Amino acid sequence: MLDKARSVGLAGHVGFDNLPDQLVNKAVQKGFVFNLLCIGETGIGKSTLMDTLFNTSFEAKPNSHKCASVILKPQAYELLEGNVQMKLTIVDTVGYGDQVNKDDSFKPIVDYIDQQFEAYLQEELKIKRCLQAYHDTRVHSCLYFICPTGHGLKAIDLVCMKKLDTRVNVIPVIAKADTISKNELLKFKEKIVAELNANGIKIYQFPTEDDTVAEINTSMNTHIPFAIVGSTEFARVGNKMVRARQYPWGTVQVENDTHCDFIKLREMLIRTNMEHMREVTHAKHYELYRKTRLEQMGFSDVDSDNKPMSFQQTCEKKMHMHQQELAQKEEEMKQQFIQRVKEKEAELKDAERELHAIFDQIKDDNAREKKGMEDYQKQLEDEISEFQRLKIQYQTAQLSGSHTLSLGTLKGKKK
Ligand SMILES: Nc1nc2c(ncn2[C@@H]2O[C@H](COP(=O)(O)OP(=O)(O)O)[C@@H](O)[C@H]2O)c(=O)[nH]1
Ligand SMILES: *[C@@H]1O[C@H](CO)[C@@H](O)[C@H](O)[C@H]1NC(C)=O
Ligand SMILES: *[C@@H]1O[C@H](CO)[C@@H](O)[C@H](O)[C@H]1NC(C)=O
Ligand SMILES: *[C@@H]1O[C@H](CO)[C@@H](O)[C@H](O)[C@H]1NC(C)=O
Ligand SMILES: [Mg+2]
Repeated sequence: MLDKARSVGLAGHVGFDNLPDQLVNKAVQKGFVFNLLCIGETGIGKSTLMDTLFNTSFEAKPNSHKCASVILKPQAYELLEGNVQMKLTIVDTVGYGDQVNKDDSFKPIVDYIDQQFEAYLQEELKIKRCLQAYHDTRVHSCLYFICPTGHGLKAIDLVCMKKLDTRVNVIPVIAKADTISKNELLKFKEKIVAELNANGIKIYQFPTEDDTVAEINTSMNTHIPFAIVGSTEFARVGNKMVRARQYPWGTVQVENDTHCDFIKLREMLIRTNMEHMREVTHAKHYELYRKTRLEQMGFSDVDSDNKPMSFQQTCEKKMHMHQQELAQKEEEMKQQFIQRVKEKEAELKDAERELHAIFDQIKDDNAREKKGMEDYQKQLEDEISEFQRLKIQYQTAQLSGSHTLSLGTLKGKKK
């Protein structure tokens, strides 16, 4: 057993206070990966919001809204800010909500997320794994775009978010928030939160464990779902060009907290909690997927008596079970074979018996026929000898000159 660690003072500068710098340098060199999934019906402003968030133009052509089913379209980008490199993947849900039957619109999305987990798991399970060079495609965050109807969530929203809340960090946002009035927006937000709670949907919460930041993050959590406005246009405000949407009655400034929650969303999504979401994806959502999959494959940390079980033991147990199964199968097949042979044998015996019966029948028939023939032959012979006798009698009578014919014996015989 290891003794409890003792804390000792250092007399001079050793240098491991450099460790954080080493970590930062390494991380910066490697670059960062972030995968963002946007769910929302066609034309709700997904592409526009992405352009707004990253203040760039991703130059995607608008997708068709005539798809037979929902298609997930990932698109990778390399971004550079200062000396920090980011591999950003934006996954678009093409055709979401466009079908007449929206019952399983969530399925392709769930499948996509699981596929990315599966790919990572397979890499992890390899003997020669290279997770360092592996391009992680697991979805770190999911923006769910809610229609600004003012009437709460639709069934498709509830079903989809419920399916996703154990797989990914869901952040619901109210799209096109400039189309909804200030008072309505407050009620709308309350209604959405109430509906999410009533359906037990766990959306992503900004971390509040740290006391120093707990207050800010808690207050941010109360602003969910963020009401956002996106725009690809700029307008002059004062002496600056800012992203805005211009209407005949005024201008909506995207980056103004009194107009919408866009700044809050950007702050929480990109500037403070990106790393946290990456962590949660790996430590919570991926872990759950991994656990479920490994259990499905028959692995377990404990045996049926709740005793710890090593990987090797599990393998041996599995192999043993497999062998038993094989042996049982073999035995079954043997029994089946014997049964079949017996059946065939009985069938053959029956056939033989039948043949014998037919043979006996034919033999009997033959014997009877033969007897009949013999009788007939005998009768004929009798008749011939009778005829001979008569002939001789007749000849004798002729020779002796007598004309009398004695037919008495013949008559007597016929009786
Ligand atoms: N009023 C309003 N319109 C928006 C907003 N964001 C995008 N739009 C408009 O909605 C239309 C569809 O946007 P787009 O980003 O292509 O939607 P996507 O199909 O979800 O990618 C475009 O005409 C945008 O100008 C918004 O916040 N408010
Ligand atoms: C966004 O980009 C435009 C130029 O395309 C620039 O004028 C503007 O200042 C940028 N906004 C921010 C917040 O950096
Ligand atoms: C929220 O929480 C994260 C993680 O604990 C922290 O880095 C951040 O500073 C907090 N505050 C805000 C305003 O996001
Ligand atoms: C935000 O909008 C309000 C109201 O329209 C305006 O008074 C304020 O100057 C704007 N803030 C900035 C930074 O533009
Ligand atoms: Mg689009």
